Amino acid sequence: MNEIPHWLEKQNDLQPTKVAIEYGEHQSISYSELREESRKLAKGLMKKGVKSGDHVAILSGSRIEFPVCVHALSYVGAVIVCLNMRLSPEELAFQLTDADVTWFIVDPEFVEKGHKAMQSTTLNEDHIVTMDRLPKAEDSIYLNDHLCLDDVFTMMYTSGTTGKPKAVMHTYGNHWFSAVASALNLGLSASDKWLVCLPLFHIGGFSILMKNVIYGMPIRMLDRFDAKVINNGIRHHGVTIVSVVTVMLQRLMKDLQENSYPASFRCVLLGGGPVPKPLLHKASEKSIPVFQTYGMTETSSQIVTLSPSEALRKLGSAGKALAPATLKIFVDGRIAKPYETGEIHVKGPMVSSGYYKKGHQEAEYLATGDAGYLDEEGFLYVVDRVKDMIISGGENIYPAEVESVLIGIEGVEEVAVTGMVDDEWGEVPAAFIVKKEGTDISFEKMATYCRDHLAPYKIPKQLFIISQLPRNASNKIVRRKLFQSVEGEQG
Ligand code: S0N
Ligand code: AMP
Ligand code: MG
Ligand code: MG
Repeated sequence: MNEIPHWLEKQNDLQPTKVAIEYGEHQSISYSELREESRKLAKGLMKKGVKSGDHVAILSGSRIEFPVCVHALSYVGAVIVCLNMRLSPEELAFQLTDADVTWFIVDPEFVEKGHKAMQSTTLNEDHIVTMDRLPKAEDSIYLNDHLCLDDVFTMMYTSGTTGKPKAVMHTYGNHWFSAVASALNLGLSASDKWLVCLPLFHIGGFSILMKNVIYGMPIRMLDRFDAKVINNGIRHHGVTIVSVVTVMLQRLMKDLQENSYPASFRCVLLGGGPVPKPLLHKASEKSIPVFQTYGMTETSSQIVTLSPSEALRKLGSAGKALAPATLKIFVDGRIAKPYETGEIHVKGPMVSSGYYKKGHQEAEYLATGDAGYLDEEGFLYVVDRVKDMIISGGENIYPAEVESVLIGIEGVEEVAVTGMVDDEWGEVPAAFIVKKEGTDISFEKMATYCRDHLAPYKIPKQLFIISQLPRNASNKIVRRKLFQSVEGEQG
């Protein structure tokens, strides 16, 4: 069996008194305390009936109980299903059911939403645990002291082109290799401290919890995104690395104004979506050490990252594949030439072996659905997406998912959704509706209907009523021609 010692047991052995997590105003928890809390919770959960292999959902913001639950569940051997706190009860219910969740851990802030979601599942009151009343026990109960690298540890939802989200499964090995590969690229020093302002329910934020216990590197956790608080942490609290999406970097730079970051602050890891080149230039003028990275839920976070030494020379590039990974660009089934754009394919031990209940990923390389090219030195430039996905502020939106809701509005004959450029969020969804004769559909009517079914960031920000949708020869809607057809109709 492919096992390693439990990573928190290891840190407790190596550096028990070292601070593991800083959180709240001035609070912190050491590795031995994190271990104690996690083990007590693991035992409390087991006494309640949670078993190895059970699927346990977590619906939570970034509070200290989140990592404690994560490690507790690894001691039990349960699988964590990470839920996005911005989803609607209906969207959450789908994931709870699809993932065969039998236990549900909920942040007190989302108790009402959690209960609403639970109503349309087979879960009941006995299966819900709120984070302000976590069961703790000190009985002598066996807990995992090793982790099997092939066991599934987490599941995170990402959407398919057909509209319904699918759960990406990550093994302990995926997380382990992701963390090690990142350290081989960015380096690791004894004075490193990684600031966590990405949500923990997506892989970008979650992966920092893994680095925390795999490296024995302290992290500073913030409960919400506040540019002022983050800049203060970077400037005055010894933070050396932070992971962000584009809108976050824009907000940080706006708040920073004429101030600067200390020389010890060595990395802004920027990923999760397209990066405007002017932002990179502005950051470089202000000597902000931005490293663009490319990765996704399926690759357990980073898989291609620009190395510190190339950050300036290759501005705009996402870099090269990390040490244990390989990257190829395919066009019509052959490998693309330099500067020829094609679909990005990746391979490596951090790549998920598949989606829950959707069969094993058989292909040697994962087809990412993203388009890019390599320059003559093999540096990756991500240019577009092959898949129909919209990325708004680092959150994915699938047109098909929004369309399947909009079609339920009374008076809608046909509907299509596509992305629209937005200064703040990068891209936001826009809806194109063909009405049934004699009906009236306003933006307000659409938005009100959507609020009951969709996460707020998925609600279209503009509505265009058109007489027909653009279609191709095989009668499929051509989403990238939607704006053109509005112009056509307006004359
Ligand atoms: C940017 C964030 C923080 C914005 O949220 P904020 O400011 O907290 O908003 P709220 O106060 O909750 O709401 C205010 C209004 O804003 C709307 N809103 C919120 N978010 C969005 C959004 N994304 N798009 C559009 N609108 C949004 C609210 O609805 C509300 O509206 P009103 O007032 O009308 O009610 C937040 O969006 C955020 O946290 N975004 C990042 C999410 C994320 O983690 N994305 C990355 C996912 N991908 C990965 O993890 C893979 C890549 C990866 O691993 C990675 C990524 C980055 C860096 C490194 C890595 C790595 O590889 O390690
Ligand atoms: P997710 O699906 O939430 O895991 O987010 C991953 C997606 O974000 C990728 O499939 C890309 O479409 C996009 N993405 C990630 N990194 C970059 C990057 N450096 N440049 C452009 N798009 C990116
Ligand atoms: Mg995805
Ligand atoms: Mg969001």
